[in-house]
Amino acid sequence: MALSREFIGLVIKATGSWYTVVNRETAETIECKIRGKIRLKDVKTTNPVVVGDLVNVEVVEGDDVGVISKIVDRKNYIIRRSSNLSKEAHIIAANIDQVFLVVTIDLPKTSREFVDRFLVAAEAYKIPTTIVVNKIDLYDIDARVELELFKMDYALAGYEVLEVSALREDNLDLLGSRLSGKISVFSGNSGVGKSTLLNALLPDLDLKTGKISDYHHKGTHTTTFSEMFGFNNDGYIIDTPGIKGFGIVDVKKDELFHFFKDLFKYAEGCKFYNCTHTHEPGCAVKEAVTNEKIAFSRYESYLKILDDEGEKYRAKM
Ligand SMILES: Nc1nc2c(ncn2[C@@H]2O[C@H](COP(=O)(O)OP(=O)(O)OP(=O)(O)O)[C@@H](O)[C@H]2O)c(=O)[nH]1
Ligand SMILES: [Mg+2]
Ligand SMILES: [Zn+2]
Repeated sequence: MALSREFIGLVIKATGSWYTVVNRETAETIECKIRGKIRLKDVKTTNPVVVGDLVNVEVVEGDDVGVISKIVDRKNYIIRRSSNLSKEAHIIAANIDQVFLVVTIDLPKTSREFVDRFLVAAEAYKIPTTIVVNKIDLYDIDARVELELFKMDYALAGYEVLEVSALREDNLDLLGSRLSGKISVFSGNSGVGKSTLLNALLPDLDLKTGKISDYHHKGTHTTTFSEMFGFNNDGYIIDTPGIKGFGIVDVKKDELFHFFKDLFKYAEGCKFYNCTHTHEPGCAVKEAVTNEKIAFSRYESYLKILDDEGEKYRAKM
């Protein structure tokens, strides 16, 4: 069986068994399978090939499907474990320029700890992240107060927060203006409106979204695989399935604070070079928390992650 051709392509859709790969030189799209032996060097993941990967595709003469034979080394990725205790990791997307972490203050409420865990994973690869608070059309007075606190806390932490409504199309021009020329991934809990936002940003798109009738506004995992779409011929956006738990992968306990931008900024003032920012005297991080230079909820997330018995980096200390 003669190989008729071979090319490096971009994975734009990954279902777990089939992968859609585009050859960016010819704009040809081809469905591919993976050759059995592809293994990543370092990480054990449930998904060997992910959206955003550049892969080598081999096509046998006469076939209309390809075989992925190799993954080009990734520039970065967002990786998580589905729970703190699970051993296997899952990569959300690879080779990305920026992340939009979509959250909701209410209906459903995204937890601060989830946000902070996600931000740690993005910081580990220095992937710029913008927090998008969606569904602002639904917020009552309590939720609006909470939103103001949220914005203050994350401004202190060094993150931009965009308030949007996919439904009312509030601030979508602003969000859209950030997408040009970049590969962007939308991630977050199920039901926060990632697919609805993409549909609003790209009117030709018709992604499946959750039913309004969902009484408790809990996510129902409507999107089941990741997919990348062109944005105005000038960028790509990736819709991803909603995620619940966020177990951190490959961050050592004693380095965790490096990935909290706000804690890291103050840590150089600590008395002890190996300060863990928990019990030590002369800790500049704790002092900054007391003086409200670091949001208490960020520090609380740091302590919770440190304390997490299941976290892998504990064993590495
Ligand atoms: N009121 C209001 N509802 C919204 C908004 N954005 C999304 N929704 C609704 O929220 C529900 C969930 O939206 P989806 O876009 O399916 O959420 P998702 O984040 O893609 O969820 P998964 O695919 O499960 O991860 C749907 O009923 C949407 O209509 C918004 O800005 N305002
Ligand atoms: Mg979705
Ligand atoms: Zn300290």
